[in-house]
Amino acid sequence: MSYQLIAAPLSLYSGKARGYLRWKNVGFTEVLSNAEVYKDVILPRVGWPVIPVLITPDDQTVQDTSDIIDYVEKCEPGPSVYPDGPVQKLAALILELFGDEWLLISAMHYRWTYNEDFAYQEFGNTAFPDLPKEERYKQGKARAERFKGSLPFLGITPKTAPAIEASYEAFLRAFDAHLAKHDFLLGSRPSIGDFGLLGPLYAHNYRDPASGDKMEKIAPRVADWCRRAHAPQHALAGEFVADDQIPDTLVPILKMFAQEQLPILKDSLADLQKWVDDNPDTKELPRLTGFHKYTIGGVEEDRAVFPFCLWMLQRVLDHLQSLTGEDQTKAHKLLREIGAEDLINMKVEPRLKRENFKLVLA
Ligand SMILES: N[C@@H](CCC(=O)N[C@@H](CS)C(=O)NCC(=O)O)C(=O)O
Repeated sequence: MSYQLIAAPLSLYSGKARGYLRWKNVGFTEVLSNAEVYKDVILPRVGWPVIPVLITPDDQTVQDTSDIIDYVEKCEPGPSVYPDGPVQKLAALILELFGDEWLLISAMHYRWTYNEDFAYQEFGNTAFPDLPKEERYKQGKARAERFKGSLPFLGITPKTAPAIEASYEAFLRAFDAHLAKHDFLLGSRPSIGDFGLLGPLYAHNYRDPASGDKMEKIAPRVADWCRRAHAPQHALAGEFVADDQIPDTLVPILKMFAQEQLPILKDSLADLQKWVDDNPDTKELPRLTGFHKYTIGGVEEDRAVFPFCLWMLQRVLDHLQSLTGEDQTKAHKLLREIGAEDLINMKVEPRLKRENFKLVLA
């Protein structure tokens, strides 16, 4: 048996896993996550409704794209999406976090503001592919409510919408300028950072029609990168830039992480610590630990605090804290240059881990 990826074309994190597996040249079959597959496979194996899910050749279940990628990196041969260079690896992990948990905001905003009908149809096409078109739309609309309903929790409201768009457009322009010089974030080989960005940029912001038009207009090289990262013509190909260098054109994007996402991560950490104090006997974390105010483009809004982003942050910090000597000096220099020096002394405490596909205190 080869790998099976339970996934769907419309799903953000499915694009991340699919693009990675293709580049890694791993034999896999994609199984559409229709309603029956959720009931018969995903729920019994994972315990909650989520995609993508990887079933390995020896029938293990892996969920969460970071765990999927790490599992395959460990088991399969060939070049890695993790650079050997410690500074490049740091940048790649930061950009995975930035794609997974920050660009998610623009992806959700654009899908549900400009592509709503398309998305309803896609939800129906996924869940009930055999029903007539109108019935698929109706069913899709009912199933999509939960996703559309998450917008205010992500801080997406009429008040923040213009700032979310301005921030996303600035990101697109910066990434487009970078891609004028490099095929991927760190050279001619995609890294874990590319696949982190591919999640929000492919399924939502490239594939949703109105968003795709916008991307082609503002940042045609990003649209081209989406095609190359999602469906590589040459698996396992390419090299990272020599000497552990960070391309100059990547610095503006890393600065966006520091300015926009890092304050949210700091608040989330404080909130985790408060939650632990308030719930001394609970090991499993809820999806949300509370609410806080975040700022985008100078506009302040309430949003929920999702402790999951701290598990992603812990991946970055574990790598950072493993560095010594000259590697550490170079990594700290990059963090100061991008305005993320707060990461240097940050610790996710208490530590988090994933157990039975849930986030728990380690
Ligand atoms: N961090 C996870 C997120 C997976 C995820 O959120 N998938 C979405 C679809 S793209 C989903 O199924 N969400 C259901 C939910 O969050 O309740 C990953 O990287 O796999």
